[in-house]
Amino acid sequence: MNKKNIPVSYFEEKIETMPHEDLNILMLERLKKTLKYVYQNVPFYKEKFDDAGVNANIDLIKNMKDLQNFPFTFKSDLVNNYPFGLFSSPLTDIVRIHASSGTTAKPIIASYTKKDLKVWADLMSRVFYACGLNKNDIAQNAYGYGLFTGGLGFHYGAENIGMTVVPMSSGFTERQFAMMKDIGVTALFCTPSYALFLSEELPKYIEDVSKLKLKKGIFGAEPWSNELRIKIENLLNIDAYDIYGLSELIGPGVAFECEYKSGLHINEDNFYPEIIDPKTGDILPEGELGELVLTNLNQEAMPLIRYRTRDITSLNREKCKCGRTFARMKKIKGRTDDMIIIKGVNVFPSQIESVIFDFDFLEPVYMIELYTDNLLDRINILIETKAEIYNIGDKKLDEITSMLQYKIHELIGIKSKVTIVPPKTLERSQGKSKRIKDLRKKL
Ligand code: DLL
Repeated sequence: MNKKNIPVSYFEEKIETMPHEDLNILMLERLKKTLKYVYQNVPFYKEKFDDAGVNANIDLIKNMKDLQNFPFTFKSDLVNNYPFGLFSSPLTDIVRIHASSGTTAKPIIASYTKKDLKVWADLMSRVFYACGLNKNDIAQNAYGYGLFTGGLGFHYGAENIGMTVVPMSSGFTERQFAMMKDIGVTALFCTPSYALFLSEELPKYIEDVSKLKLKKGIFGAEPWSNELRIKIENLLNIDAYDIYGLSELIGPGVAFECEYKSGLHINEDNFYPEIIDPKTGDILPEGELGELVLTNLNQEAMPLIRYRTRDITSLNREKCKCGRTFARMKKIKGRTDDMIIIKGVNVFPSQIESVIFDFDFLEPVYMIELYTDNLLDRINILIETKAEIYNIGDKKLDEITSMLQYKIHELIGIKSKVTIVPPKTLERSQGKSKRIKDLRKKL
């Protein structure tokens, strides 16, 4: 039992609560095995390790920190070796392929052997137990089914523990609410922006949220602030949990929150995390914010070594109150490629979100436009107010604009323009949301 009198439940207690010393031994054993495996099976890694002169070092590795002598793997390596160049297993052993569209012309391929699918389902089962879901729950899975890893990743993990799954995907709002109500759905799985969209639409379809049996939501696949969490929790009357993952490594299930919500537990027996300075590649001291680098420790089809995720976070290796010993990462602050640099200051959309979502008279949506004025880069933040405020008149809107400009300036350290737009005019997302529009003149 924890202090909230909730029985703590683990899917794989021995591993999830393993003393650090034993966990390190397990990780080290898996690391050496993986390094040898990719060296023998992937010409790309053979060449990379040979070039860096590190192959002979594999047997000499004494602790996980020695991994820092090995070269990084970048997203561009996956693109350049598309589609099968980084596979370690023969195609005949691959039983599933997913893909993420990403921002490049070629998609990123994720592949799985039978064993990988079993591991993935077990990792997702850990996630569900950690937030108090079990075989008695009915889950509405509104992540996209198909090439995206969200749909099937959640689906098989939930079935693995005997949960009842409603495989909805996103869209068809009326049907989403009909299923929730008629079937007595207790858990919702989707992106935070879709959860927000559903919470805004709810009053059109359900007379009162208490008519639903929803109690938990597991939201991820994009950065979201704690302010957004509170908003969704209040509107849907649920307890909301964050989950992190990426297709390249496996999909959802790399890291997850427990009931203490004090960072996301990284499934370290499967993914070894490092935090580096994205500019120099140097490892940063524990607790410092930097780019997350992950290494697969237990993957057959396509293990990646020191993969540069471009996600910004920090690590904490202290044991959590829930008893789990895995390292925890802070909620992702943003991606290095979503980071806006204005007048030399680094700004993440999640910082601006944390200001906006604090005010109930604002609609919880925004768009950040980057534009050029007198050869300088500037920010314009488009925000909606609730209809009743918008209709009061220009004087009130001017006051709100000045107040928001001040608050945002105070938080991020640079002046930005705020533009109030009519309610319900900004796009609502049903998948991953896009928060930045770049209108800058390219010189
Ligand atoms: O988004 C896998 C996933 C599905 C995770 C469902 C959670 C839930 P990709 O499409 O490959 O995979 O996108 C991976 O999404 O590098 C992060 O930038 C971002 N991301 C994923 N989860 C979170 C999160 C899936 N909880 C990329 N917070 C990652 C912030 C997240 N960003």
